[in-house]
Amino acid sequence: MAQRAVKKNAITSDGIRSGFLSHLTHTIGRPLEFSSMVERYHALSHTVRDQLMEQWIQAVESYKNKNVRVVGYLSAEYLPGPHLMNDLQALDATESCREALVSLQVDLDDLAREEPEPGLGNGGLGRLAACFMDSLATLGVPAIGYGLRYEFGIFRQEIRDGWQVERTDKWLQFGNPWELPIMDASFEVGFGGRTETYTDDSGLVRWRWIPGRKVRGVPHDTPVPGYRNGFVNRLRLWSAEAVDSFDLSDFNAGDYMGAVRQKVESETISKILYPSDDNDAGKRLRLAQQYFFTSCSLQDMVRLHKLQGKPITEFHQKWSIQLNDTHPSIGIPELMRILLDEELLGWEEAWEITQATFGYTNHTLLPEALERWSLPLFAALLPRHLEIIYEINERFLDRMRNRFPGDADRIRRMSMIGEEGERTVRMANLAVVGSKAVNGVAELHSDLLKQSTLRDFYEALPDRFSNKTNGVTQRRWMMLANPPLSSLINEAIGTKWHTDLWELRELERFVSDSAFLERWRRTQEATKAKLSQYIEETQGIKTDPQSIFDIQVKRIHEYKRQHLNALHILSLYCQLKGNPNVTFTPRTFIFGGKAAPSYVMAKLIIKLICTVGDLVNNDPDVKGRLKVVFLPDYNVSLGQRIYPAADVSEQISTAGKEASGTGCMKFQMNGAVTIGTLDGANVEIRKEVGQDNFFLFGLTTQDIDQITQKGYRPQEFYERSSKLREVIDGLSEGRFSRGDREVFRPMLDQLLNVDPYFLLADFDSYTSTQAQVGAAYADAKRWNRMSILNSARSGKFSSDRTIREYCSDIWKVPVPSSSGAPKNTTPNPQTKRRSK
Ligand code: 26W
Repeated sequence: MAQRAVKKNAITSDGIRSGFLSHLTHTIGRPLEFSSMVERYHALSHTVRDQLMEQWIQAVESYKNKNVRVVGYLSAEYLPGPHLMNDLQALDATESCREALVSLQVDLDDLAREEPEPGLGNGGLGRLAACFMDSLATLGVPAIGYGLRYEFGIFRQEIRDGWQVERTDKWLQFGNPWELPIMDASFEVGFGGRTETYTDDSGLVRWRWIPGRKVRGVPHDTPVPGYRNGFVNRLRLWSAEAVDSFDLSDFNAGDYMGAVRQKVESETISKILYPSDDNDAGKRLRLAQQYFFTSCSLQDMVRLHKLQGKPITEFHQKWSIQLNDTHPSIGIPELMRILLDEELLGWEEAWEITQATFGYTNHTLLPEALERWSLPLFAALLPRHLEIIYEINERFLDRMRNRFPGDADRIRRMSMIGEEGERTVRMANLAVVGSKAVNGVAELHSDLLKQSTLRDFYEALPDRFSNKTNGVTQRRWMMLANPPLSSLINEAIGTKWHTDLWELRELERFVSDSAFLERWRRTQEATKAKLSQYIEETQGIKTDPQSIFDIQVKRIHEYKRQHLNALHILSLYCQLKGNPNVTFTPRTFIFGGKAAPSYVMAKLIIKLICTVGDLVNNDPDVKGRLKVVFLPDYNVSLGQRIYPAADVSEQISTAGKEASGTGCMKFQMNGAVTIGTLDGANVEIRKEVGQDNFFLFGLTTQDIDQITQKGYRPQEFYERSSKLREVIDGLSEGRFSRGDREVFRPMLDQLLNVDPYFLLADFDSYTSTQAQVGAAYADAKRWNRMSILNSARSGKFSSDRTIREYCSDIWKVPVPSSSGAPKNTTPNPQTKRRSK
């Protein structure tokens, strides 16, 4: 790996000061005294970016000349978060930068606040891609993250009278200093049209696609620095432009709209991110987006491959391409098209290369999230690809018919073409058949994939399946987000954990060191006070840092059960109203998360949370012992404020629904204690921290299967639980909503009659476990011990560990070894531990 000796602290404050002043003059064209905050932010960003350019160019050279395999990560979403402070930290230049600016009476934090967040993703999947890019660079693995440069990212969320309102995210209005448009690497991408056959000069029948229209893809590269290793990878995001941006003949004919029609239509492709999370919109533009960036990316990898003078037949030896869910899985027939129609390879050879190149990661079991494209739509937009999919499908099903003779149902289930109702193209089936490796993102999820969603494929192709439990980067989610705790940890155990999170185990030596416990508690409390201040400044709500900060931040979805959390709060409220003098550990419930604009029930959940907040925050009987806050516009930057300030991490999804979850890991490593179900990564967090340091509740996947078999009657749970009845009745009588009996009717009806996510069944278990949380928190010594142990045992959940597993098991690229899991933790059956 290109581990070049980096001149320690090469970046001096003098260097930064002169770079900053020169960019103000030469790039921005303003003297310091007349420059605005956003202009100063741009000047500094260019200065920091300059520091990365050298290493960026070297990194490319390293891919080029050394015979290293490169990872191509294809993702329709990336949530990198703000770059400035992260890149300064990676360059170990934060303090010298702060110093340089202070000498000019400029505050670094003021400038950092000017950075618009690139919200090019919805939630977990997009943020995971960003954590992976950080770990790939820090491990020195050559990689390119390919995606879409949406002009408008995820909407900005405002809350009006308790209701979500979406605002356009104009993140590019002042330009983006962190990206460089790459002029000589743009590609044309075709759409529509027709296909035809022709006989080539060796008499072979060949296919040709004549697209109906073409769009140009222009790459914009953003540097992704490794942590203090002098290594820089890139994020290459494609934006769509017209091949011919202005039609002079139309203009001369006075048809001004005609003159720019192609431009407008083309640019629409990378105009905006689809804000749906876990729900397939199935829209034509979305398929066009997916094909556009995937085709540009594959054409780019083939170009880079040829630049090396290597034969196309060795493409799979040079590139390992990972499909971040099925969104880029059109890449499989696209690589086949390139190898067959442009490189003129034979089918078998092309197929072998294609399969050996791709890996596919599944991120959800929700049936409504699995992409199935209407066949007529697919045929109209991508006629050549449909032909290739038919061929792939036929050849595969032939093999399956031999393997499972007479099992027509299995063949029908495994087909890439869905025949029931409207004919569809099943992208998950294509992704599995076209990849050498398929993985889930947590042990339970990977098992459920094998037992249900992809069962037929697991039975036919067991060796392809593996698990790669998610992880998050401690560089952003601890060091950048929580400097006070990070420096306390540095002091106690050194800094090796920055690039090897297993080292946090060393913290266990301090669990009975009362001085350290006290410092740990005071550090957490100071961080809570900071969030408290932010909440008061932005929401005008007073919160008590001494109270339990109980936090649930994630996309709003019924399976994540934010409304179960709200029902529990109402039951606490009823308790307090019923007996104001009850001993009660004060609690502050903090929520954050966006609802997909078309997801009505999710928006009603936000309204419920805000309504409960209005009620309890202003009820004198509660005397401030209960506070509820919904923080608007939850994103990476807000996450960096919230994760370090939590005592309790809410991970309460219905068992079997949350593929993994990654917020749970960010809370844990910052010392929060989880209340959760046996779902997704919660199972592994509980295994790592020990059952005494985790508040478990609720039905397991097995329980739910049994109840479902027997037939689930939520009404019974309502009748059986007085607490639940009090809350449900209160809601339906409008007692908690200023007498409005109708606003939550749809939710109550659904809960009492269907309750697809078993809220009523888990209510009593949840509320009683929450009571245990309150009791545990009252014992500060015990709580601090639990908090330290949660952080100390979070080593597994670094994205460095996850990326190491992808590199060794799927991508076959060498990575530097880590100290690995301490001997007494639960070994990950998937990966063979590396000896020291
Ligand atoms: C087609 C619309 C659509 C858009 C996004 C469907 C599905 C998605 C994503 C797969 C949803 C997502 O973000 N899934 C989350 O992925 C995380 C990273 O692996 C997991 O930790 C979460 O459990 C999972 O919900």
